[in-house]
Amino acid sequence: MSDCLFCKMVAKEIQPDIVYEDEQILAFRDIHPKAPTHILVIPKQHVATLNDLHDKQLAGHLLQSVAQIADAEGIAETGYRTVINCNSAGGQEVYHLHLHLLGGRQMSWPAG
Ligand code: DGP
Repeated sequence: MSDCLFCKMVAKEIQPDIVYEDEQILAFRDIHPKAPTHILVIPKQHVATLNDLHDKQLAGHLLQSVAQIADAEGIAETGYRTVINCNSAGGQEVYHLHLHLLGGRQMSWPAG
């Protein structure tokens, strides 16, 4: 989508701090980190929200990639949190599906 911020990153029109990339996904550091490690993992194809994710292979790949990136970032053993905000009540601001990977500090519960 031409007006989608994250699609522009996939197209390299905007260049985020990329930590991982393959044919299906892109992972980059969040511009407003909420933890010492805060990475966004996105599908390269435009999927607006989790409600629109119907490709099971892609869903699995996104989740496995979060775990692999957490390992590469050195936070897999101590622990981390993965968040998907969906639609307005879920706190979603960018309507291109993204998995937040947060780590490097103790998380609290419940999330706000
Ligand atoms: P959400 O509220 O779940 O839609 O999270 C959107 C996230 O996207 C938020 O944590 C900040 C991040 N973000 C917004 N604009 C940019 C940007 O231009 N670059 C980067 N790296 N992250 C961005």
